[in-house]
Amino acid sequence: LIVPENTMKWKNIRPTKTFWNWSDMDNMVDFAEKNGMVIRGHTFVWHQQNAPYVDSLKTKDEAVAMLTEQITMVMERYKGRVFEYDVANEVLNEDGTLRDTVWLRTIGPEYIDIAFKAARAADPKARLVLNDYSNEYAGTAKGDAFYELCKDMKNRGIPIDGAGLQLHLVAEHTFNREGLLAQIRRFAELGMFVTFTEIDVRIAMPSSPEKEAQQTEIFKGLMEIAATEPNTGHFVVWGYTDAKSWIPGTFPGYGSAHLFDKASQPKPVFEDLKKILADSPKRKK
Ligand code: 9MR
Repeated sequence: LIVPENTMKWKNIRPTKTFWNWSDMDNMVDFAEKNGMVIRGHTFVWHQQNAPYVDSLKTKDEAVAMLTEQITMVMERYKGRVFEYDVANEVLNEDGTLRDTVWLRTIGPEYIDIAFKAARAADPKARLVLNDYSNEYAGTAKGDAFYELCKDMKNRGIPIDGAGLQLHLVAEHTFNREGLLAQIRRFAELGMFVTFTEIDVRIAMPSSPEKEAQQTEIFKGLMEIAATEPNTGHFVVWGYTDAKSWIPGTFPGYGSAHLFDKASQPKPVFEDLKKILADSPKRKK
């Protein structure tokens, strides 16, 4: 499975209102198909990496038209070839309120419904996901608000299929397995699946054997859950190697967040994950 890290984001795929840069995404989809991989699309609604003409949208009508056109153009082009999309990304603040973005300011809270409806219409078979970070644990302000938002959409018949848990975790923070399981299971009750969309486990540098052990336990805990919970199964990492990582630039002082080291060699945890996968009850079916 591959995800376009930046290629499908607004400013890259449509840098000006009238110029669509299809070639990069077309190449990626071709590459995936040639290599027996599937593609997750990422992302339409976001507050970052938009084109300037998006950030300066003013009226509700033009914002709805722009968002609908974006979703329709991309999803119709890759119909049947991209199996799942992060239709909207990071719409919540830490306290669970809606983030102040161009979409909220111009359209109002219903921009989320509008995006998901446009996505369903454009490619009825694609799985539609709401994606966020720090939303993985039941019993936290953001985790609960994220669940309530999805539940409310479901109850109102808005076409949402899955919850995206980015899982940008920190090795030194306690891994709340029970909170994560509770979150996943209540999505199952809503008839929704959960995708682990952007896993990494960063370490405060310098690293130590103790910190590495904590990181290993978190990666393993996530894989055990992905390998067993019926409504999960996709374990997507946000970059695989410390040699090319978004972490140090965004979280100064942190690093070593990925499964492969700076020499792009697998860390010991990689073998642990392969064992968990090999033993997965889902795999033996
Ligand atoms: O990995 C992406 C990095 O190359 C970009 O510079 C950055 C811009 O904000 O976005 C990164 O990916 C983000 C993803 O799209 C959404 N969740 C958080 C990711 C890390 O910032």
